[in-house]
Amino acid sequence: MNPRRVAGGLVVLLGWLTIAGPLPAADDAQGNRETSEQRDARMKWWRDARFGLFIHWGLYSLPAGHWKGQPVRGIGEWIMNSANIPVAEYEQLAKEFNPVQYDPAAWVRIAKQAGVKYLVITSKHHDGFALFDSRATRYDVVDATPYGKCLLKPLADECRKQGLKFCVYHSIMDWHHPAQTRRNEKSYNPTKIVPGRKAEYMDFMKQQLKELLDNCDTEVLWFDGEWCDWYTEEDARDVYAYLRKLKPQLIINNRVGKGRQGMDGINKGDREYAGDFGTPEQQIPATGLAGVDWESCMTMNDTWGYKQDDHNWKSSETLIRNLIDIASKGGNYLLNVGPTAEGVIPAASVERLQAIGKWMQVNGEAIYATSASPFKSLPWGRCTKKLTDGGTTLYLHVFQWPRDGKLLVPGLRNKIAAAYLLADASQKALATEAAASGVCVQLPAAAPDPICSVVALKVVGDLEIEGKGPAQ
Ligand code: FHN
Repeated sequence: MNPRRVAGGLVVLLGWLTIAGPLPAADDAQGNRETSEQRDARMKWWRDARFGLFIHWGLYSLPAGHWKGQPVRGIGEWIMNSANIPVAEYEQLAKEFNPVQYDPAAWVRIAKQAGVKYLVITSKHHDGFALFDSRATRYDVVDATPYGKCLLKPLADECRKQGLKFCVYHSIMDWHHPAQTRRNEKSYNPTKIVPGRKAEYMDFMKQQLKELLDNCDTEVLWFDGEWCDWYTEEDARDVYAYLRKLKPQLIINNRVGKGRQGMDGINKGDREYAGDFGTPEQQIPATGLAGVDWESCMTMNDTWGYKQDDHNWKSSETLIRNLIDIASKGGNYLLNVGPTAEGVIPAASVERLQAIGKWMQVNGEAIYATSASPFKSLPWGRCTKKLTDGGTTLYLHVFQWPRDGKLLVPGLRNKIAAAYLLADASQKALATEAAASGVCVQLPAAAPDPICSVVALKVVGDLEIEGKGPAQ
């Protein structure tokens, strides 16, 4: 037995008792356990990125929340289940799917201008339809639609051309594949496996996953639909190890495994589960989660897949403050768009992405490659932190501008090397004063940005904070 594995096994045992989040990866191709340094190197671009764009696109974008002339309740990409559409009927949508307005270069430009660093697009959602050219099935965009071309490869190429990371979402649950059957006459979810056909489906899924690695060189595999009871943690560890052997630098979310505690997305702490990061959904953890990588995925309105009647858009202020709140807790923000069947990102989504981009142009350094706030909470906003060779910079994200201009950083004991507004290109020094309860920064009368203005506070030496609670 490889001694490393024995040691690794001991670490795993101890790990089971202490860590609640996703744990380091399984062994590499040579059977060696990934070291924490190797994991940090693998996760670095993802941790530094902080901001990704989720794209839910597929046949469900055609009905767009309506079926047989009637609006259907629920999220758009679930319409096959919500309207209880028979497989043979739903398949007919493929004959109409022809996204002639699809412009991958424009999509990547919109994302890049928003400050997004990676895209995660649905390669196959629960409905089983593949947006890429798969040799494992003819139920894909190349063989079954008038469009007849792969949708993912051009997007992957554009991402690399424009400097973004290309990643894919892939559903384990498959309402179309014959090896999985519907739950009952009213619902596909969660599917049951046809006795004796599980190996067939797992081989099918691995074939499609390998195609996504080989043809699109995806950097993250974002699994979903893992909640079926026929799919086990043992299956998850097999899939995880299979993928990491194919692409050692691949990053895989925790929905490859069975550890996720529902929508809060963080793994149970009872044992080690496969996956590299937690996946809170439509929510932001109350505090940072020390030692845990996580990414909150959220919609801009109420649906992931396009719905023609969903106009319940969050404001740009809410989206920008979500990004800041998540970064201040050490997480990533995966913000969703649902393109139309024609291949157009809805104008309301583009408008919000442009507003985020405008804010990021001025303040992006306070988000990218930052780590969680050292403060438990701040009455006026949030804080992110950046450790560089030159020392520590605290970025004070001010939501509520103090009427008297005095911004108190509670408990901070360091001397201040510099203080200035990121919105001030001249970096004009702001006066600071050591007060009994912390450091007070004198701000100008008016906030440069109504949504959030950022003060860069460079501190001397290692951080010293009195009464320091857990990271925010
Ligand atoms: O069922 C899916 C849903 O359609 C959507 O893809 C979200 C996004 O993460 N995930 C599942 C619901 O938890």
